[in-house]
Amino acid sequence: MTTTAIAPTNIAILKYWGKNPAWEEYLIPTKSSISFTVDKLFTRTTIEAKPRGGAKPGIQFTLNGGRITPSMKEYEYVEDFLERVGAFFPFVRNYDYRIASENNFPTSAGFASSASGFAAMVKAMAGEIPEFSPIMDDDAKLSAIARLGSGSATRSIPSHGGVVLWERGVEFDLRDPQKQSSRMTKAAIEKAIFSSCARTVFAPDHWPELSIMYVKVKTEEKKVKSRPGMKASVDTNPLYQAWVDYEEAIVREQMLGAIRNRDFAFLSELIMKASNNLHQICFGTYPPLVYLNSTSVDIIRAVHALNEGGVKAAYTFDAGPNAVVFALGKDSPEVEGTLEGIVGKGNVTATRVGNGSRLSSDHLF
Ligand code: 2P0
Repeated sequence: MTTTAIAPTNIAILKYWGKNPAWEEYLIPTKSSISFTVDKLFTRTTIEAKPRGGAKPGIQFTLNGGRITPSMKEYEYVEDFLERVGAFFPFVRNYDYRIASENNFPTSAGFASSASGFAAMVKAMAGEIPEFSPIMDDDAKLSAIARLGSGSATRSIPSHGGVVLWERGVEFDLRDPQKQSSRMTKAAIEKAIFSSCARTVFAPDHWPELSIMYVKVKTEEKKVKSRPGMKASVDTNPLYQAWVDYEEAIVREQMLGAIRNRDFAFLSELIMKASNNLHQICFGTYPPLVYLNSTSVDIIRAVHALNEGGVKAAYTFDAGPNAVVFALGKDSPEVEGTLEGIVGKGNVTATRVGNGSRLSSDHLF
C-alpha cells in the first residue's frame, strides 16, 4: 500500500526557541508557542512501508525529486526521527520505508520546510502503518510524534489548522536542573513526552480577513542553524529564563485573548514585540546570533511608519532575514505595495490562515 498526506507550514507568532535541557533528546521546548497555520504553502509526502528485510529499517528517500543519500543531513534527520519514534512505538522498526516528499514552494526561497515536512511524514506514516490506526485521528498524539522530528512540525499537525497552540507540557526551570527524566519511571516519561503537543484554538474561519504575506529578503550570509542556535541561547543568554517565564505567564494569554476578540491592533503589538524579543534573545546569545539584516530592519521601519495613523500591519521574523507580515484584507494591498517597494515584486507571497494536515489520494508514486 502507499499513503499520502499533506501538511501545511506554519508561522509562529509566539516563538519556540530552545529545548528543555533535561528533555533535549525528546525535543520538549522550554516554552509554549502559538502559530498560524498557513494556507497554500505545504508539503506532500507519500510513504510505502513494507515488512523489514534487513537488520534495521531501510530508508529510500527522495525530496523534491532528488535522491537523499545516507551521507546527507536530511537522511540523518529522518533516521534519528525513526529511532526516537521506535522507542515508544517499537513496531515502526519492523518496516522498510520508501518516502517521497515535495514542497509546493521552493525550499531555497527561505520558507521553513522542516515543519510541514515532518508533519506530512507523520500523518502519512499514521495512515500507512496498520498498528498506528488507533491514533490515526488523535492530533495531540500525532503532534507529539511529529515533534520528535522537528519542534515546529508539532504545530503543523492539528487537522483543523487555524491558530494552533503548542503547550510545552513540561515546566522549565534552569535553576533546578535536577528535574531530570533519569529519575522518572518509563510511564511518567511517556506521559511527559505526550503532554508536549499541539491543538487548534481557533479554526481558520474565526478570522478570514487576516492576510499573511511571506517576504523574501535577499541574503548571502551563512547563518547558524536553528537547532544549535537555540541551544546556544539556552546555554549562554543570562536573560533566557526571564524571557521564557514572561512569555509563558503573560504573553501567551494576551495573544490568545487578542485573537479571540479579533483585536488586530493589540495582536499586532504583541506579535512585533514577541519577534523583537526573540531577536533580542538571539543577540544576547554568546557569540551573538544575528539573523536580521539591513533589509529586515527596513521592513521593520516601514511597518512602523505604516502604523503611525493606526495599526495596519505586523511583522515577525524567524531564524533568518525573511519577514512574515500580517494585515487585514482592507489594508493588505497598501501593505503589500510597501513591502514590494523594499524587496521587489515577486518576492512577496500573499496567503491566509488555512487547514491542518490531512490524507490525500494524490500519490507521488
Ligand atoms: C518557531 N523556529 O517557533 C521558531 C521561531 C525558528 C524561530 O521552530 O531543532 O526547525 O528541529 O526543533 O523547529 C525553527 O526550529 O528546530 C523554529 P528543531 P526547528 O517556529
